[in-house]
Amino acid sequence: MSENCIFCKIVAGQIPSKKVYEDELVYAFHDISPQRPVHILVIPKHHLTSLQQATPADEPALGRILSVANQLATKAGSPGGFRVIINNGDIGCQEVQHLHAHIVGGDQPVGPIL
Ligand code: DGP
Repeated sequence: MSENCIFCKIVAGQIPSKKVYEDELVYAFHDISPQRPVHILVIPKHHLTSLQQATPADEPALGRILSVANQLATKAGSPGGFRVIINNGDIGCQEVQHLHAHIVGGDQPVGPIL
């Protein structure tokens, strides 16, 4: 756990969240400010700032984030597909400094991401 990290505090239960999934590696919860009808964040339970700091030791949690995405999106109401977005660093417009994958969907396609 990293001191003063809000997502570490969510994992620890020190800050409330609307949890949708948890296992030994990852924790998933609704985004506080949803941008689409389905907007879930999936995070590693251990502190990892971003993909800029990722090492092979992080691969189990990073793989789990991707492998649970479809079940989370489908259960949340986006069975026809979804996007996975991971913002990294200043150029990537990352706001919270604990890696998180945005799982977004639930309505009609809105076009290319870029
Ligand atoms: P990013 O720009 O990729 O770092 O996105 C950060 C996201 O985190 C943003 O969509 C809002 C969300 N968020 C920030 N603080 C909290 C919080 O305390 N609880 C929840 N559920 N989401 C949060």
